[in-house]
Amino acid sequence: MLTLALSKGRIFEETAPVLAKAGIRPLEDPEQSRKLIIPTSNPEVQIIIVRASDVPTYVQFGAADFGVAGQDVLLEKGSDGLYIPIDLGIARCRMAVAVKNGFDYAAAVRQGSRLRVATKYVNCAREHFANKGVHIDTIHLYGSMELAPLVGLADAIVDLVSTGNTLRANNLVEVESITDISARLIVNQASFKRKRAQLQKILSVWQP
Ligand code: PRT
Ligand code: MG
Repeated sequence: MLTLALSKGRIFEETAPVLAKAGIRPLEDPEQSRKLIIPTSNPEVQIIIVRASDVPTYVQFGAADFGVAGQDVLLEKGSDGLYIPIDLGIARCRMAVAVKNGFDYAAAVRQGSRLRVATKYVNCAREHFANKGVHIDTIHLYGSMELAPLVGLADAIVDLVSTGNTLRANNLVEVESITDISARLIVNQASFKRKRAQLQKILSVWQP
């Protein structure tokens, strides 16, 4: 049996067509079902539904043999013990710095003032600003980062942007792009050795 860890929402939706290429069809829709273990049309493959940021944990510990995780999650949490053979090129976005429209970001950086940065990506934010020589205080949030500059919780946010609609709707502007993001296939290193043939069959159709 192979266990694949996926998160609901865009990762599941964008992985499903890729899985179909390997002849694997989930037998239930995680948006409809409350089940966390979903069998597939291949009796040798089951899908477990976990939080996006928990996918690497399940794969690292071998509770899942493989999974699909955003590069943002891997950059933030590290990828120790994971084998990352494929960039699936799905769930694309970028990690960026955004501020409230009218906030003079360039001046704040130039003056060396300490920026308050709200983000779910505390490690990525620290590294980005350290490389620029900018001092920041990070405020760790779990969601709705866009709100923070609007209510005076932070000067800037580090968040994911795809269409830019969320920033626009909240009167924020992107001032720096940090890195392009897409989803990666991640494989447990022990599984890759022990279940190589089974995994290769699936991975080979996923090679871009
Ligand atoms: O929701 P939960 O807390 O469980 O986890 P999650 O929010 O990390 O999961 P999910 O399903 O929302 O995202 C899973 C993965 O999709 C992320 O880890 C990214 O790798 C990838 N991805 C791609 C995105 C986006 N695009 C994206 N636009 N993840 C989030 N967003 C959010 C962004 O945070 C912002 O709030 O969408 C909003 C911006 O979108 P635009 O189109 O308005 O710019
Ligand atoms: Mg989300």
